Parts: sequence; C-alpha cells; structure tokens
Amino acid sequence: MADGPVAELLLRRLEASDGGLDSAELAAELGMEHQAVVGAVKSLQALGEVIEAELRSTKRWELTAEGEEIAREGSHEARVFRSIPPEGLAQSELMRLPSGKVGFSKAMSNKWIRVDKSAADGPRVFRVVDSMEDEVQRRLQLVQGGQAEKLGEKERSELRKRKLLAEVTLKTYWVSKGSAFSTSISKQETELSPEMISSGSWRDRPFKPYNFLAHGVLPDSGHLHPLLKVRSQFRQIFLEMGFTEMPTDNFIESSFWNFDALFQPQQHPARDQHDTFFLRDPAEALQLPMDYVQRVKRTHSQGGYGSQGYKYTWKLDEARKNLLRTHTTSASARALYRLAQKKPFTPVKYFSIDRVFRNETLDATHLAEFHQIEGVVADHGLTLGHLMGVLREFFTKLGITQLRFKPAYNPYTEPSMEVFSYHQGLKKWVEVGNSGVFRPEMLLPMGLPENVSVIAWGLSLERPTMIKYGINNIRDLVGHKVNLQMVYDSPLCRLDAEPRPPPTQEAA
Ligand code: FB9
Repeated sequence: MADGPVAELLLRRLEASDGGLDSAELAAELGMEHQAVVGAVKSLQALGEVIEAELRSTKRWELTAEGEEIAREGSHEARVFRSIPPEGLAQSELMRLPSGKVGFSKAMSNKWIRVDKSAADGPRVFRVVDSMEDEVQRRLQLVQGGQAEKLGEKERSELRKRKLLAEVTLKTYWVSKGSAFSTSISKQETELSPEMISSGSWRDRPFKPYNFLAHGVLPDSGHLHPLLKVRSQFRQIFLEMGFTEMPTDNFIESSFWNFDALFQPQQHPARDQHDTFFLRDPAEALQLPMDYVQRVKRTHSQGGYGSQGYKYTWKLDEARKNLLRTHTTSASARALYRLAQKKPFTPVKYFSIDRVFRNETLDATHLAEFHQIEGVVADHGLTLGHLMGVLREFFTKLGITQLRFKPAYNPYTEPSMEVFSYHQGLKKWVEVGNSGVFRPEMLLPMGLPENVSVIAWGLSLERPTMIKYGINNIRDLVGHKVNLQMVYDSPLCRLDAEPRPPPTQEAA
C-alpha cells in the first residue's frame, strides 16, 4: 500500500487519540505535507470501514510570499529605519533601497523618521526615535507559528490589505475510527481465486468490500450527434403518420428545380448571389425535361391554368444555373413531377430531412447551412383546413399542442401560413415553421390533375434540437467548435418531453 508508513502512523495516532484527529494538525505534528496525510486517509478509506473520514473545510490565515519574506527579513519600514545612520541618509539614496519606497512612507506614518527638505545636498532622512518595534514582522511570525488568533481583526485586516496575509480555506479530514478499525492494515484481497476456494484460505483473508455503486466503464461506442438523434425522431413521427421519405441525395440543384419549377420568378431576390450559392463548375444543368420546361416557361412568362403568370421574358440559361439547394422543396418538386407522370394519380404523403444552403448573414442561430424538414401531402381537394389539421397532428407528436397560424407569403404556395407554438420554457410564442398550399402554376405544368391540391410545410432541424438540448449558440451544436463531450453526454432527448435545462458550467 503506497503510503503505508503514513497510514500506519495515522492509525497509531488515531488509536492514541480520543475521538479522532484532524489531518492538517497531524501533518503539522508529523512535519509532513498535508497532501501526504490526505493520500493515506484516501487509501485507508478505500479499505472499507477501517476509518471514518469527514471532509471539513477550515479557514485559516496564511502568509503570502511577501509575508513570508517579511517574517524572515523584517518589514520594509523596519529595514528602512535600520538603514538610516545617525547622520541621516539622502532621501534619493534611501529610495533606491529595495524596501525604500514602501518602507519610507510606512516609517514616516509610524513617525519613526523625518525628512529635512532643506538639507544642503537635497532632502535628507533622519531617525526620530532611537529604536522601534517591528510589529508587522512580529505579527506575521505569530501567524507563522499558528497563533493567528492572537491578532485582532484590525491587525489582521491591515496585514491582509498589505497583501502580507491571506485567508485560505483548507479542506481537511476529521478522521475517526471506523467499524473495522485496526492499527494493522493487511492488504485486502480483491479477487476470489480458485486456489483460495480450493485451499479454503479465503476464510481468513480480508476481502476489499464490493462497491456495487461503482459506475461501470462506459463501453467505447460511436455517438450519434444530437442533430441526428432528433432527425431520427422526426423520421419516426413521419413514418408513424404514413409518410414516405423523398430522395434528397443531391446538394447541388439546378435553378430550374430549386426555383422555376416552384413558380418562383427569375428576378426574385432569393435568386441572386446574396441569398444563394451558385456554382462556377459545373455552372449549368444540362439534363432538364424540356417538354415540362416549356410549360414552366409559358406559365412564368404568359401564365395559363387560369393564372396571368409574371409577364416577363423567362430565360432557359437562368434556369440552367447550378446552385447549392436553398430548400428541400426542390426535392418535393422533383417528387411531385415524378408523381404526375404516373397515371392514374394516387394520393401520397412525402417527407424529407436534409441539408440546405443559404448565403445568409451568420449569427448565433444561423449558419450558411441547416437541415430542412419538409412534409408534403398530395390528394384530391385538399384545403387549408387539411393543412392545419395535419400540422396539428405533426406538432402534437412533437409535444407541441398550442399552435397559432399567421398568414405568410411564399412564391410557391398560396395561401401560406407561418406556424407558431407557445413555448412553456421560453414563456413566448416561437415560430416553429412555415407552410402553404402549392400554387396551381407549380402543379399543373407538372401534369397533376386539376382537382389535386398539395399542402406542405417546413421547419428546421437545428432549432428544435437547440431548444431540446438547451443550446443557445448554433456553433455549440454544429461545426468545428462543437465540444465532442457534449455529443458523448447528450442523452436521447425525447422531442415530446419537457426540454432539458441548459448544461450548467460544471456539468458541462
Ligand atoms: O424551424 C423553425 N422553428 C422551430 C421549429 C421547431 C421547434 O421545436 C421546438 C421544440 C419545440 C422550434 C423552432 N423555423 C423554421 C422557424 C424559425 O426558426 C425561422 O426563424 C428560421 N427558419 C429557417 C429558415 O430560415 C431562413 C426555420 C427554417 C425554415 C423555414 C421555413 C421552411 C423550412 C425551414 C419552410 C417551408 C415550406 C413552406 C411551404 C411549403 C413547403 C415548405
């Protein structure tokens, strides 16, 4: 047992003590580092009930390094006094002494010395008294001798103000005999070996008590990032609601599917560099379904299907421009177009959860990319009421019941609604998504039947994840600054359960 001798010493002292002993006092008596005694206490504690050790924090006064030096060499003012010969000393010279500056003013205020400013070759310092008591040194030595209590509060605070004394909190152990106390400590067995059993020697061997509360070693395993944990819960919700996942395995999209197919006009502000990342190479999409493209072109430029369109010159080159998709609604457009090619029309429920990219100003909750969650339902005669209904069902599964719908605008849905929920924890209405009924100018050119309408909604994955895990800055959730420990320790947060309180500093 490493610190055997200290442990044995401690046990013998305990045997001799009445009732117990303080680890710091024992260290002082044994003239050893307190840490050594603490080590022995800890190893004796590990042996089970040999000793009881109660952690106490005692405040005590300790000299600072300067305090130590003064206790040894005397106070600055005393040194100044001692350095003045009967014929006095030039003030300039005195000030050059190591304790000059500090000592001079203290010695002056103690009226031990005086300055003759009119002296011939400049101010000269003289003693006023023949001798003086270096009270400061005496008091510091008292403390050094463990008799700090002999000093009055005023004296103590004066020394503390001069940064010669400091109050330190010492964590000490009050050690007392345990139920299995003995002065001889024999090494305790930690394994029950076949020999012990066959020889029966286990009967008289002391065994280390099993600590059934000991935490097992966490098996080394992979860790799902919180975003992916929440993504799988959203997936679960959609699958439970009978939705099918849309393919979204293409971060690069053509302006056609990302904008034009959604009846978003080519001069729409979202289509310029400030909001969208366009590609230099491959700059253009070559494969576009040209018959459908013609119908989209006519709808944008002249209208049709009862719409007057946007009355502008629609350019194919603009539609060919490749970009990083700004929403997964482009995947919805592709899916709805594929659906329209299948006759007769069959109602569908689609969802997607994947990365989208926006050239937006970065702030605590916005990065240049996030994960969009989108739900799409296509069927005959769907209305805004159906959309509100499916939104209620969806958010209820998220544990969000109090919903409000606020009219909004999207180029590809009319009517459109922003969805708000009252957030108990944040005590305010939070925007939890956007939604709408896809415009006929989007659906009919695809070839979908007249009486088929498509309702859809979208939200982000990052926002609910940040709220669930109590994360305020998106950089603590995503990116190179993420502290992996947060990922390792992030429990599976049930979306429909109360959000976790934000990790406090020490927990973190
Ligand atoms: O996620 C968002 N908010 C949100 C969602 C869930 C949530 O859960 C909590 C656990 C309780 C909390 C908050 N928003 C959408 C709302 C805001 O955060 C918004 O400021 C930011 N939005 C992103 C876009 O930012 C430019 C979130 C993202 C968003 C917005 C709209 C859509 C998708 C994502 C859409 C759509 C759409 C509309 C009609 C048809 C098809 C798709």
